[in-house]
Amino acid sequence: MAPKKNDKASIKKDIVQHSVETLCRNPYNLDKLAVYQATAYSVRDRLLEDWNMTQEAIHKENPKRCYYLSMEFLIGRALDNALHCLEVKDVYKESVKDLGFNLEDLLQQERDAALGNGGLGRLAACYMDAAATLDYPTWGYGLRYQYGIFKQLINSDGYQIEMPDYWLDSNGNPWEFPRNDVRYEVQFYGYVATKVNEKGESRMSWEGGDRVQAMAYDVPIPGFDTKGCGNIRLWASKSLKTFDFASFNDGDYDRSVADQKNAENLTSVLYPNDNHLVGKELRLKQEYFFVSASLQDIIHRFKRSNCAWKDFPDKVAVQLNDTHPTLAIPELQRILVDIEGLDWDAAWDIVTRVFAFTNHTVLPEALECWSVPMMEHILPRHMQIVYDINLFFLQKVEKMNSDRGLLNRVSIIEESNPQQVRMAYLAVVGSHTVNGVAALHSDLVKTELFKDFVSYYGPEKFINITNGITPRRWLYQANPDLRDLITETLGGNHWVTHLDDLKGLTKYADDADFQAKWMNIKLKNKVRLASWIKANLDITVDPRSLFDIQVKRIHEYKRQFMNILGVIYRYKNLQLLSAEERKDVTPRVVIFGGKSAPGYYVAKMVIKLINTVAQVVNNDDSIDGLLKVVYIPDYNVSLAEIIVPASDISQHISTAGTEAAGTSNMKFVLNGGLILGTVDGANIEIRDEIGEENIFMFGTLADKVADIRHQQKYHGVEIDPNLQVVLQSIQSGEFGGPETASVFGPLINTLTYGGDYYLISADFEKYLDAQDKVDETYKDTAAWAKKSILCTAGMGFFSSDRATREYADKIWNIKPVNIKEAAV
Ligand code: NBY
Repeated sequence: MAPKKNDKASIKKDIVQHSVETLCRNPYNLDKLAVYQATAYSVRDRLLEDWNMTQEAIHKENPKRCYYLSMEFLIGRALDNALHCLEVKDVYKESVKDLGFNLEDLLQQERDAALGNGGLGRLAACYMDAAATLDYPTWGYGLRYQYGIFKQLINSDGYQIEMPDYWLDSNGNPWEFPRNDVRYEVQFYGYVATKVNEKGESRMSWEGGDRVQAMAYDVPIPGFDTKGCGNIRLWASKSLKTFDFASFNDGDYDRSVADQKNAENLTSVLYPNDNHLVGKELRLKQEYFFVSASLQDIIHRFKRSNCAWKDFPDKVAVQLNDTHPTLAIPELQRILVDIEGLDWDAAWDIVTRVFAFTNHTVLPEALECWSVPMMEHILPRHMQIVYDINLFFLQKVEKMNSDRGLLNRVSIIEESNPQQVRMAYLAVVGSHTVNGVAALHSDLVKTELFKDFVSYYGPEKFINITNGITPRRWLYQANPDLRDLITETLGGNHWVTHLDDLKGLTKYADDADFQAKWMNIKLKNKVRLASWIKANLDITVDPRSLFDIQVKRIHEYKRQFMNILGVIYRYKNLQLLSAEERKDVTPRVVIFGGKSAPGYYVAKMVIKLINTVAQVVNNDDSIDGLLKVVYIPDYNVSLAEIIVPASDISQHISTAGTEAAGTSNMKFVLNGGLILGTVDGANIEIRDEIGEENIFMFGTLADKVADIRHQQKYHGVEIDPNLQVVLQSIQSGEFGGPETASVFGPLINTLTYGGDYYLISADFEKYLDAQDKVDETYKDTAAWAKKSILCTAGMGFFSSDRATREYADKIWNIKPVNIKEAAV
């Protein structure tokens, strides 16, 4: 087949042809949605050429490959990204213009692929982008949820309402290839029997139960400045039984299709909880379905290469993105022992050389545990294998140290009622390497979370790989004006794949002309966000105000509550100022966005409080528009692409020691936004890279948090006097009247009677001081511009290219594939 041509005439022809032949539309009567789709199909054809060439190159070279197992991939939109990667955006713009359309309008037609909750899922997407860009033989594996993270509405009372996100609407998804021929069976329930094989050996065998089918859908992931194209293979559940004829003939039509529906429900919806576990049976089944299908596929490919099992770890690396795919460990052991006939130790040696595990949290409520009876019921053979893994592990630990307490502490089985399987411990025992996602976090992993495992295995098994973000989506694509300025200043776009080049901006930090251009771009991005806010929320904000942004999942540990309490404090102060004093005030727009887990009561109250305060503040003419509060509903990847470039300040203010890394902090700073943050997660390394004079940091340090909690527990919480005033104003009904005030009672109680676990009161004064510093600094535009430039200049380290290379070198032991050579 002749390769696709990228001249305007060919592109137009392709778009029209897809309108007619793929979409069955009259080419003289097309709407934006149809043209978006036809355009997407034409771009996908071009991607496909690269996809095929890449897979061919990998197949020929047959190198060691890495598989990134993640229950979540928060990809966002694909079209704009693909146009940039294929370097055809301009010619496409012209082509669709000739057809009577505006490309930017068409891009808005695409639904986000929102198959993730937050940072963990977005990180997986950034790593797939980097792996494709760097030509690594790496595939992602995930689930093809029919419903991604719910759509968030804010009702007129200011509460979050959840709506289903049926993203695979009837129009079809141009960004996936159904692989009708790639299907595997997945078993659940049943019982374990002993069977004697042909050699007369007795083996355990998992019998009976239910079976469903997994079918593959491939999502191409374009690389930048390469002919390489990566892949994420997503599994959808299908029924093995198409139809129950007996029921049908009995006239029981519902029942005749019930099996089919049940099987397909398995991958229907993404669980919407982040950093909190809900131990639902359906979720456990999703996890096993995912690892079973993925491993069958990996093994199928391995077997085609005619290698022996002992070579498996030299050909395959599997990264577990958090504990969600940890069942892959007992599953591979089961396949090797029960089906392939290896002895236990040989199998276990293979398993532990294949897997590596990334931990993303130290919060106890987020650590996955599954009840033993549930696991026994759904996965009877796996439960036995987990017991055996644990037994052999504890025997080894005991040889070194027979302390009973230690054995209890490191046991994979928690002796509670009912017993629980500690998935993180299973992941540690079954992996060769465990990594945290920022320096402080990896330290806490070693010294607290897995302390006892460090003393058994030694420290080398536990490493840090600080998170990274893709500069393609998060600067090149989302901030075109800044991209062009940087490219012009650095003399080319080498920086897009070598982000350390940004250091070259340092020498312009004091240059008045450059500062003016830089700040002008920021202003333009703020105007873009202000128009979005006006058009969608009918709130007027002045782009010359300081834009102060906190967008992320709503969680107590992330302290959006502290932010809005600070806003109330600011509002009350403004009310007291004279007209003269107000002249000196920096006007602010405080922007919030983020979803709460549907069952997270306190987080939902925080959303309600923010919206209630916004309602009062935005309608109070007496403060001369010096403060506006905006809640952007349904925060997602596409909105982030508009929000991130528009920030002057963004807040990353988690209680020290709670936010593993954070990745949006990196996105904001990359776009020249300053940070107001705590000494937590990756904020610390950002400070080290950009210089402490370019970041506003405050708050209790991680190693002091436990002491303060202890104090508060035994002596009660001493509420900060400024905070006291703020709380009183809420309680007195200043926001929403006395009835609404009572709604906030339980929220306020988390501070007072609840022991203020997240140290809002303890940090409040320092938070307000830091905010004052922000206001003061912003008044000096040149000083601010300099900081902003130095922020971007210092962000080279946080590219997902660097992070992915570290995984490849330190954990996976894989090398890039030579795609260009294979192409000839
Ligand atoms: O992972 C986040 C961390 O909070 C953040 O600090 C870090 O930067 C990021 C990437 O390393 N964790 C996160 O997003 N976690 C989840 O979304 C999540 C989702 C599901 C479940 C647990 C956590 N679950 O148990 O189902």
